[in-house]
Amino acid sequence: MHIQVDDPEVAGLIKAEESRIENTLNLIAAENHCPESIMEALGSVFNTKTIEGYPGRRFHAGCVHADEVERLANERAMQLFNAEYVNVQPHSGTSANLAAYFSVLETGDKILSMGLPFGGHLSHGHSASMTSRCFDFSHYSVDGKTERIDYEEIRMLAEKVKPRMIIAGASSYPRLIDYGRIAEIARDVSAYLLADMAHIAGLVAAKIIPSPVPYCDFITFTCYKTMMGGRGGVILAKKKYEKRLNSAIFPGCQGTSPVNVIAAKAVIFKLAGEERFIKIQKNILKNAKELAAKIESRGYRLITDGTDNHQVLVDLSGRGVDGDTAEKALESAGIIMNRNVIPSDAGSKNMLVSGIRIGSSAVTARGMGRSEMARIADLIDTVLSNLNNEDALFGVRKDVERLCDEYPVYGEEDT
Ligand code: DSN
Repeated sequence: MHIQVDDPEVAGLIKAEESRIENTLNLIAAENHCPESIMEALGSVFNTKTIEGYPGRRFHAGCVHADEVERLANERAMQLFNAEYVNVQPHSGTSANLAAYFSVLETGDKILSMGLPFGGHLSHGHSASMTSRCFDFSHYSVDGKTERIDYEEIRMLAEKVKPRMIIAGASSYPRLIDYGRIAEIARDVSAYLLADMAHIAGLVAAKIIPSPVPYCDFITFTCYKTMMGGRGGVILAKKKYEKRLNSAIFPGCQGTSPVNVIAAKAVIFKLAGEERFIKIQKNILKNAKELAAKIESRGYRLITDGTDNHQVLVDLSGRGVDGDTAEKALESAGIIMNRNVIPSDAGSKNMLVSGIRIGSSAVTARGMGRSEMARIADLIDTVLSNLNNEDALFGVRKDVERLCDEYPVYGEEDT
């Protein structure tokens, strides 16, 4: 590999990262192992090309193949999600959201979205995000008992606030969203409806959970979570927003968009129509349910008591351990997941959060199934019950390595 000659230091880090990925259990709900064809597209000569504008209407010469690959990505995405419009140029989910906001809203306009502690995303108007300085956000929460979306609360807030846009969608919410119900509310208050399906796009593409596409003006997502592709964002929308969205992305929010990343998007939109992808997505759902059941059976409280998607959110507040400590202890044993704010953390001044978020996508992509989920639940429980027991943590580390050896990420077959 040329990089070993040009930059042995970075080459060494890439090797080390390959080894980390192979030898740890990736339970980060916002990650996945992508097929090697995605890596090839990302590392391809399309990286050279500078594009501005859209296929057939570019500001630089030499775009013949770039045009073709962007058109291919567009056609495939529209077919996969049954959408009237697509833009594959957003650098990320946050870029996609920003462009969608700016396509129809003015600075200072009101947006109603899910608050961060209840599952919402930073780009849905969190105070630390620029989005909160551009628009006037109000937030809905979840029902105090069920921890599920309270649609009556959304209606009440929508009627009170009169937002110009409502956002349905979350980055840490383990249940399905009734887009039809939120669409009704949006219609009643004359608000645009945006669904952020970044986490669940792969499950939607496989048509195993409901799609927001028929109900929403705008749908944004990223390609690297359940979708199993490379980095980057996408916007789907009704055709009537085409002109406004195109100019909101370029030149509104972005300059040139990386054609190698657009090529990777084209590849995953093809693979997502194939049986193999659909089977993996079905297994992601089954594995999340199994993980949830097994973790719960070991005495842990789950947010909403379970899951309908790829995420399991665990409330550690009754276990005498915070999410930060749990994340670090689990990492030391080779189990990678993230601490997560949960509804009971709302309003707390404590910097330590009370939850952990567990995702089933990446372990499913490497071929693990039901019995491995039970083993993983056991390993998590052993770590969380033995935080200061070096021998127990070392034992888990060894078990994790054995499990990883049985299911290589990049074995003979790619994932
Ligand atoms: N949205 C962030 C998450 O869910 O972790 C990153 O993709």
